[in-house]
Amino acid sequence: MSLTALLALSGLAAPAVASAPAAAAAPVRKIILDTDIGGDVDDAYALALFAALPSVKLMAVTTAYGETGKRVPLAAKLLKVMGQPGVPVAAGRSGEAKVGPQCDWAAGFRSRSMVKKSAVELMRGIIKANPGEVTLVAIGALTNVADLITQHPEVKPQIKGLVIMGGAARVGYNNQPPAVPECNIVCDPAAARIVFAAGLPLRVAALDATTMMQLDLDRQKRLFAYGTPVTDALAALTILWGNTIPTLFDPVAVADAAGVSYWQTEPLRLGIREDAVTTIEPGAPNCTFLVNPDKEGFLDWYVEAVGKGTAGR
Ligand SMILES: [Ca+2]
Repeated sequence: MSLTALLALSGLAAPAVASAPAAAAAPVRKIILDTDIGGDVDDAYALALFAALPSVKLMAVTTAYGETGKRVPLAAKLLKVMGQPGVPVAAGRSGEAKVGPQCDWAAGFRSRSMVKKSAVELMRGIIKANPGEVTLVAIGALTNVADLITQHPEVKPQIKGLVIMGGAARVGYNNQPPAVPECNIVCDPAAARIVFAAGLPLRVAALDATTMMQLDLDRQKRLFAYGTPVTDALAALTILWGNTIPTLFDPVAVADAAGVSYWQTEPLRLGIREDAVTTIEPGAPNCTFLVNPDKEGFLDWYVEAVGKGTAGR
């Protein structure tokens, strides 16, 4: 007889057993991640975060922008490393832009999670099967999200919410005014306009809450010293990416969708100008905008959460 069973028979409960019902009762957040993984390295850091969020169920990963098909094996292999090999991965509408060298890490990788259906059809099917329960987190160009709500407007009321990394309201990449065209908006401004005008419950992690999230070398060493399969993968992908200091733009959006909050929010009405600059406009708010981030707190939380494989708080 196990110790747990003995304790149960005796009327005593081990702490792990006693805490189990509370953990089980926590609401599970269902998320679909739409990503341009294979470009900047922060998408890999964002996907890896799902291995550290026990209250989140990652329903699917869809790939956006350029060579979307080559991004699929990269996401699928990282999911396997994360111990989530069954999460389906589908490619979105493809374009000309090339992927970066991170995709070499997954060249030739195949798994049954790499599904044939399109990103839009995968998203649509999951949302319809879980009406009102699925949050989309979009951390690349907004092509797939715009395609989904344009081609299947009937699913819009069934989407619980949308969290994006994109735009810049008051600062540029140097965290100083003025706002500049942000990459995810520049990659598909037409899609961004559709999404911002869609009336979805929208939360925006723009440069204003992300561009300062630089994972310095000391924190990289702390993260990679955990030596887990996930942190080893991130170390390899960071080297293949080819730069020194990743900026964790995209993990901010994932953390926010998971209910983690190292920032404040304000209601804003945002628009997209012809030159892809995000503008603050008068009128009723169309999004919840992340502001005043606690940089040090978030980066330390990220390192511990992903390193330990648990949300850590
Ligand atoms: Ca991205």
